[in-house]
Amino acid sequence: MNKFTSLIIGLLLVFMAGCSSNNFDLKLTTPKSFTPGQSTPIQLKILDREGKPVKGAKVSAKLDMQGMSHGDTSLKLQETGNGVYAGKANLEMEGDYTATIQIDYNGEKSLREKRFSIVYKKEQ
Ligand SMILES: [Cu+2]
Repeated sequence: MNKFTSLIIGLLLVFMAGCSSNNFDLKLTTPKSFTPGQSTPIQLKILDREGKPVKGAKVSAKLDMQGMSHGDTSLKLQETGNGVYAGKANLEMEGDYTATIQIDYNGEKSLREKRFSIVYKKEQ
């Protein structure tokens, strides 16, 4: 390994360490389809940077569609255990959503974004 390569790798390690500090690993789970007028379950799994479930956080989410307004789309997620937080969304239309997730953990707030897509449930 030459000097340049080891310098790059060194910088990369510093950058990665800086990035992962005070960060969460989020996994958003949403159904593939929904029925308008019925609430849609949304689940978020939060792990800390060591991969342990985050307990006792206050979690809320706001759902947005690009270039559209759908009124108040914020919801609270309740902790169900093991780092999982669940809530119900009232979606009006199918399409691509951006969930802005606010996590309040031990007084430290962080904002994160997750995207998902959903379609109307087809009649059987
Ligand atoms: Cu829309």
